[in-house]
Amino acid sequence: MPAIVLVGAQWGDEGKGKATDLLGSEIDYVVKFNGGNNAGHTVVVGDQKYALHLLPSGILSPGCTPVIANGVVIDLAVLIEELDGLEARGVDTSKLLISANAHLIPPYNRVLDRVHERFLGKRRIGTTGRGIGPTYADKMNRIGIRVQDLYDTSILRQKVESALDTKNQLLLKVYNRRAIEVEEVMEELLRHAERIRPMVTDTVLELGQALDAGKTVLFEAGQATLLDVDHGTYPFVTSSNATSGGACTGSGVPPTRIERVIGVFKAYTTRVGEGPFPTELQDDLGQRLRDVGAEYGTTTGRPRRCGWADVVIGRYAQRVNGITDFVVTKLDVLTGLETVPVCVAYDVQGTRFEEMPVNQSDFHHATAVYEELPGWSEDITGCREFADLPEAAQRYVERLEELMGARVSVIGVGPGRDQVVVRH
Ligand code: 2SA
Ligand code: GDP
Ligand code: MG
Repeated sequence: MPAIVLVGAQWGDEGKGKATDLLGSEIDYVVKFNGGNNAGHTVVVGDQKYALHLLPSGILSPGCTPVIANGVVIDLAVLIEELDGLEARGVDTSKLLISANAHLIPPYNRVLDRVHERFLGKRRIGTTGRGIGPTYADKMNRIGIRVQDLYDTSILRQKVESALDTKNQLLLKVYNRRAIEVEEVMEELLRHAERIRPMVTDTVLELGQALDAGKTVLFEAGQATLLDVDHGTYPFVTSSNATSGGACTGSGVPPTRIERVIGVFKAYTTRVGEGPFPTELQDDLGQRLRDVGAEYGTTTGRPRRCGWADVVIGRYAQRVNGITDFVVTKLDVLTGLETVPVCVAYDVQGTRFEEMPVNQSDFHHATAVYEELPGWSEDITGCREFADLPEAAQRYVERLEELMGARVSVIGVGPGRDQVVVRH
């Protein structure tokens, strides 16, 4: 199995970190191809809990080479902090490779992300405030700063000066903030340049050669399908391609190499930030899911919005990503409910939609049409075989499979590394 892509099938926080970690021992390279430190992946190993932001979760598997590819945006100070934190806990981070073409998040973009959100007021996106959007905008505008620029300070200075020409106008005139000095930006960008120099490489060549040699490469998406800038609930999205196609552009590995696309689908739905969410529960049941599922942001600690599973979204994710199999996570969180509703279609002002409406206004007005499935009360956290699960839990998984159009290969029954049911 040469190249595998792992994507989130909903609005993020499906448990991609754990799913990647599970595959760890079979994988030679694990590649982060989009996003930056807006991502938060929690992996629980024994009694140790790791929160990863910029590093791919595969860094926790010895023998696996972690790669930050060209499609990622890097906040260097955060990267160094994460590396030091892992090293202090005995994790070997020495194999990390960083693309010379990845973009850096300069300090002015963190400021702009936050002041712009405040400026938008009620129209805000609910970003993580990490400078992600402005940095991808700079990339498209061709005024971005790349990792390789750190090693040619005269070019770096020119680029920073030219970017600040417009950024400072914005800060001063639109947002009424102080201007940012060139020196301040240069100092921050160059502070860790030497530390990362040995890791900086041509990751396109490295991954291409690894695949030629028969190695297995796993691409780990940050965020998720409905947060994808092209295929998500625009404008309430992140600024990168979090779908499987992004793995190709974000790493330089072509589509012909990809043989498997794993979609991670939480047994219910969560979302952080603003934007439409047809199955959202704003009552005690929503709070129950948040409490039992510990649904608080890994990066910002924000409470996540919670609701029932939505297979219209699951089916859409299957189509957009070419999902070959699903990992259904957090089935244990649904234990104890009498019935479990699953959204199978939308009602938009009297019209039934079986598939995702292409028009965002329709999606904003969509109300969920539910099918009620029987619940189960037995504790499932110790189950390791599909047959061990209560019949109603098995039926729930099989119904998701039928409705979403791909098989469920793994089921999460708890946060621990070993708390999974693998179906053969
Ligand atoms: P941004 O900062 O520009 O990427 O924000 C744009 C939208 O994307 C959403 N977004 C996320 N949604 C879920 N999880 C994310 N990562 C963290 C986590 C979130 C946290 O894993 O828990 O800690 O708050 C993530 N990153 C970005 C964001 O909410 C906006 O809707
Ligand atoms: P990611 O961004 O997709 O990697 O997901 P996050 O790490 O942000 O959020 C998923 C959370 O669910 C983490 O705290 C995981 O430890 C936890 N988790 C993953 N799988 C399961 C599961 O099957 N059951 C339970 N109860 N928790 C899980
Ligand atoms: Mg997350």
